[in-house]
Parts: sequence; C-alpha cells; structure tokens
Amino acid sequence: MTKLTNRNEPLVTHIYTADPSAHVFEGKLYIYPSHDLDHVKESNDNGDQYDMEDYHVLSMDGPDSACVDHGQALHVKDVPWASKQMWAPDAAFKNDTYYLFFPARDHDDIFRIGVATSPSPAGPFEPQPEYIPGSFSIDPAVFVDEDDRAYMYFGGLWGGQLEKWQTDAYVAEPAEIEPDQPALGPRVAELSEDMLTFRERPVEIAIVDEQGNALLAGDEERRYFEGPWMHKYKGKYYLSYSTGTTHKIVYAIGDNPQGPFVFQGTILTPVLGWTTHHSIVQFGDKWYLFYHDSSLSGGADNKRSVKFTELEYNEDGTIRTIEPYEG
Ligand code: FUB
Repeated sequence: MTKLTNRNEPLVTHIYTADPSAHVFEGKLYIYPSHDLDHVKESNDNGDQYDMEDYHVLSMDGPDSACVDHGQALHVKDVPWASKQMWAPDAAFKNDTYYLFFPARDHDDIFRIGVATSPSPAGPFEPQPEYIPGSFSIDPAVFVDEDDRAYMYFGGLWGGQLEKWQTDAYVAEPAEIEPDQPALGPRVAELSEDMLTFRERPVEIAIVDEQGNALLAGDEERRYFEGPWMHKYKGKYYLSYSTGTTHKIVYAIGDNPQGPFVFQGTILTPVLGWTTHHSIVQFGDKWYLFYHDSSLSGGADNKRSVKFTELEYNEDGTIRTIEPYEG
C-alpha cells in the first residue's frame, strides 16, 4: 500500500531533500527541492558540505496524498556552464513551459543562476547553455504575479557570496559589513517574457522596520540571510526568508513586488540542523509551509529532509508562528 504523507514528517525517506519550492501545477502539489547526498564533506562557513549534483522533482496529488519521486530531473554534468553545488532551486510555469531555476558554481567558482525548461512539471529539464546574464549568488525564487509579470528574488550571504556583489562587479575579498551598517538585502529582477533573461539589472530590496528604518547588519534576529520566497495574500506581497545565523524563517509585507517590505515577525522557529529554508503555497482554501530539517539523519547539517505543515493567518493578515516540534 502507498504510504500517505504525514504533516511534519519527511515527504520521502529514500533520499535526503532540502530547500523545498512548492507550487500547484496541473492541480497537484509539485515540490522542487535540493537533493542532499549521503556523503561526508568538510563542513565550513563557505558551505562546502552542501555538495549536491542533481535535482529530483517530487509531487503529491494533494496534502493528504502519497509523495512521488519523479527521479532525476537535471544533473550538473549536463549543464555546460556549471561545475558543482546545485543548491536551492525553484520552478515556474509560463508560455506553456515549465522553467527550473537553479544556482550552481560556474567554472570560476562563482555562483550563478541558470534556467532549464520542460513541457512537464516533473521534468526532465533541458538546461540553457549559459547562465542567466547578470545573475549571481544563490536561492532563486520566481514569482509570477496576477498580471503575468515574473520576478526573480535571490541572494545568500557567506557561501552564497552575496557580500561579494555589493557593487555590480564581483569582489573576491570585500570589506567587512559593520553591525551598525544597513544589512544587505536580497535582489530582485523582473524576468523577460521568455523567462530566460533578466529584463533589467537586479536591484537590492529594502527591508525596513515599522519606523521605515533599514534593518541593520547586526540585527541577526531580523535581517536577511538567504532563501527568499514571495507570495501574495489578500493583495499584499509577503517576502519571507531565512535569518541564517539565528535560524528562523521570518517575513515582511509590502504593497509592491519589488518592495519596500516592512518586517513583521517569525513564521518558523529554528529546526534541527544549521540551515532553514521554506516555501509557502495555497492548495484549495488552505495554505501550507514547506520546510526542511535534519531529523532523518540525526542532525547532519547537509543531510536534510523536506516536510510540510499548515500555515494560518490572523484576521489582520499576519502569519501565526509555527513551532515545528510542538503538537
Ligand atoms: O542547500 C544549500 C543551501 O543551504 C541553500 O541554497 C540555502 O538556502 C541553505 O538551505
């Protein structure tokens, strides 16, 4: 008998999965995770332990159904511009085509973002020969708005190299950002109609407090670290992300897909394992948080498993904080 997928339990246990980007395509839930490998690597702040090589696509008929692994959808050896580290991907549908967006290090060891296409949400995906011109860093999240305009959000500190892109040029050894300086924000760029290039140069997103002041680099409970996600609820734009060093998923709300966004609070308290990474999706009249933790591997940071749980809003549009190991 096929095993149903329980809330707050790994979607699959035959492979390690992480960084889930969930979407409803063709009436089903499709999940685009990283595929963590069961190997031992040197662990450091550069993220060398996250040495992934390929992607698998998962799907569920609905939140109460079994999870299916559709097998390998793309391998780094088939991407001419990429050398290693296939990190958190996302997918989008437009022009009757499914697009898989993914970061990887290029042959100069610089993270770039590529795109691959398929007629099916399950893949396999055919990569473009070059990375998206002007792309850099990690964790692409692509949001297609109701007017059909598509935006890519991206960027990650430390191993994700965002500090090295404070100007339009890559700087291998950038100056330290002091705690009382404004934090680096994620980047956003509108995508071209064919979804294969940026329509414009990426711009930095402003995340501010209730007084309109930029969050500071030393404000590690609230400032952006990596893993952006965009969703829309009752006409407002919700930018959610990981705080990295304080291990939370938090969010900010804006009136425009490119910001500014006003910080609101915590969606998910820390999970087992250093990283935390999520997505938010509506299925029917309910909303779900997809996330990962390292429980299946007994706490190995680079051997994670994707899980999901329901996400609820308060009357005023704020999100109720989720404690992953309660109830
Ligand atoms: O999976 C590799 C990296 O870990 C992702 O790109 C980050 O968001 C973090 O989850």
